[in-house]
Amino acid sequence: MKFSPAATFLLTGTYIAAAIGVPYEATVLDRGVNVACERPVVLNASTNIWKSYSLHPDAIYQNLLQTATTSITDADLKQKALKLASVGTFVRISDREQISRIKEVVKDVPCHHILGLVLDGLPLKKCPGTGPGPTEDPWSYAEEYIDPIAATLKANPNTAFALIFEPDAILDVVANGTLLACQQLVKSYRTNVPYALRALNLPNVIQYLDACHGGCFGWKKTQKPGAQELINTWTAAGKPSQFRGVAVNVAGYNAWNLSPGEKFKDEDTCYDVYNPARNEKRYLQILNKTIGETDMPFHAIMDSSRAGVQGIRYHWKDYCNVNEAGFGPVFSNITKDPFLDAFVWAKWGGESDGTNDTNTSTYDRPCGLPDAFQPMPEKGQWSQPYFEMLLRNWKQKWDPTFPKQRQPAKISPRCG
Ligand SMILES: *[C@@H]1O[C@H](CO)[C@@H](O)[C@H](O)[C@H]1NC(C)=O
Ligand SMILES: *[C@@H]1O[C@H](CO)[C@@H](O)[C@H](O)[C@H]1NC(C)=O
Ligand SMILES: *[C@@H]1O[C@H](CO)[C@@H](O)[C@H](O)[C@H]1NC(C)=O
Ligand SMILES: *[C@@H]1O[C@H](CO)[C@@H](O)[C@H](O)[C@H]1NC(C)=O
Ligand SMILES: *[C@@H]1O[C@H](CO)[C@@H](O)[C@H](O)[C@H]1NC(C)=O
Ligand SMILES: CC(=O)N[C@H]1CO[C@H](CO)[C@@H](O)[C@@H]1O
Repeated sequence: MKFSPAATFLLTGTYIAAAIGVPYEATVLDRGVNVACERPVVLNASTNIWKSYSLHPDAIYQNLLQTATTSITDADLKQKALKLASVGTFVRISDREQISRIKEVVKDVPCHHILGLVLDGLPLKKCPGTGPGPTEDPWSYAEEYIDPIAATLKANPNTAFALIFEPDAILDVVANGTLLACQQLVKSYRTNVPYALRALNLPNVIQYLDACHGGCFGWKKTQKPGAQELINTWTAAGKPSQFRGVAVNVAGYNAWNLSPGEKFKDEDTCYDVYNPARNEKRYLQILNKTIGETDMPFHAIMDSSRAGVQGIRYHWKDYCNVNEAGFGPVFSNITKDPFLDAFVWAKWGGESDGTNDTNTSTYDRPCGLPDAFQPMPEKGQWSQPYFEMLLRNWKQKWDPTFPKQRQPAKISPRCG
C-alpha cells in the first residue's frame, strides 16, 4: 500500500520519522492504521461474533510463513504460499514460557479482527498409564498460567480475544478417569479448567471449550460421558457469560462433512455403527443430543487447518504429522450449519506435532508410525518439507460447505 507523507502524518503520527527521511515501511504504516478499537470491546456470546470479527493473522506465524515461502524453489508452489500471507490463525500458548507470545501478537490487531489463543498449559496433559501416578500438580496452573494470561487480556480491553481451552485434555479424563494412575489428571482437569473459564470470563473474550473430535466421543459408549464432562466443566465454572460452546478437531485431521464418513484400516463396512461421528458435522449433532437437553450454550468452531485431505490415516488415533495431509479451508464465517460458527486455523501448519527421534524430549511413538511423515524435528519446530506438502495438497477452491455434496450427513448407520 502506498501512502503520501501527509497521510502518514494523519494516520500514524510518525511525522518525525518521515521528516528526517526514514523510509516508509508498509508494516509500520499498517500497524499505525490498524490500531485496536477506540473503546473497550464487549463481545456478545449469544451472537456469532465471527460475523463481525475476522480471525487475526498473527505475526509469529506470518514470519514463519515469510521465511518458508522464501525458501521454496518451485515457482508455482511459491505463488500458492503467497496466498497464505493474510491467513488468520490461533496462537498456541503451550506452557508458562509462551505466555509472552500474547504481548508479541496483540500489538497489531485492528479493531475488526479477533486474536485467537489456544490455551494448552495444563501441568498434567497425559495419563502416565501405569504406576500410582502423581498425587498433585507439579506447579500451579491458576497462579502461574491463567492469572498472568488474565492480566494480559485485561490490560488489552480494546482488543477482542477468542479462546480455545485445553485441546484434547478431556479425552483422558473421560476415557481413563477410573484408572488409578489418572486420578490426579482427572482432579487437575476438573479444578483447573473451570478456574480458567471463570478467570477469563472477560467482556473482550469469547470462550470455546475443547471437545476433542469425533474419534473421541463419537463412540456409542463415550457419547454421553464425553458430553456430560463438557456440561460439568461449564457448570463448575459457574456458567460464564462469555462461554459460546466448543472447539473441535484442534490440530486434527478430520473431515468436516465428508460423506460417507472417513474409514480406517481393518474396519468393515459397518464401521459407523460403532462410531457414527465420521465427520465433525455429525459429531456436533451427536454432542447436541446430550448437551441440547441442557441450557449450556452449544455453538462451535472447527480447526480446518490440516483438514484438506482424508483417507490418509491407518487408524483414527494416528495424530502425528500425518503424511499426505493438506491445508484445509481458511477462516470462514459461512458454514451452513446450525452449530458451527466458523472454520478457523488453530494449528500452525508446518509446525511439528512431535518426532520419532528417541533421543529427544518430544519423542512420541505415533510420530514413527508408517502413516507419519518422517523425519520430523521436535514438537513445535518448523518442518519445511511438511509445510510444502501441506501446501501442495491444499485445494484452494475447496468450499467448506460442499455445495455439491452427494448426500447430507446422516447419523443413521449405513448397514445392519
Ligand atoms: C446479545 O445478543 C442477543 C441475541 O441477538 C440479544 O438478544 C441481546 O440483547 C444481546 N445482549 C446485549 C447485552 O447486547
Ligand atoms: C463473513 O463472511 C462474509 C462472506 O464471505 C464476508 O464478506 C465477511 O467479511 C465475513 N466477516 C468477517 C468478519 O470476516
Ligand atoms: C439439539 O438438541 C435439542 C435437544 O434434543 C433439540 O431440541 C435441537 O433441535 C437440537 N438442535 C439441532 C440444531 O439439531
Ligand atoms: C541417540 O543417541 C545415541 C547416543 O548419542 C546415538 O548412538 C544414537 O544414534 C541416537 N539415536 C538417534 C535416533 O538419533
Ligand atoms: C525416524 O524416522 C526415520 C525416517 O523414517 C528413520 O530413519 C529413523 O530410524 C526413525 N527413528 C527412530 C528413532 O525410530
Ligand atoms: C494411559 C491409558 O490407559 N490410556 C488409555 C486411555 O484410553 C484410551 C481409549 O480408551 C486408550 O487407548 C489408552 O490406552
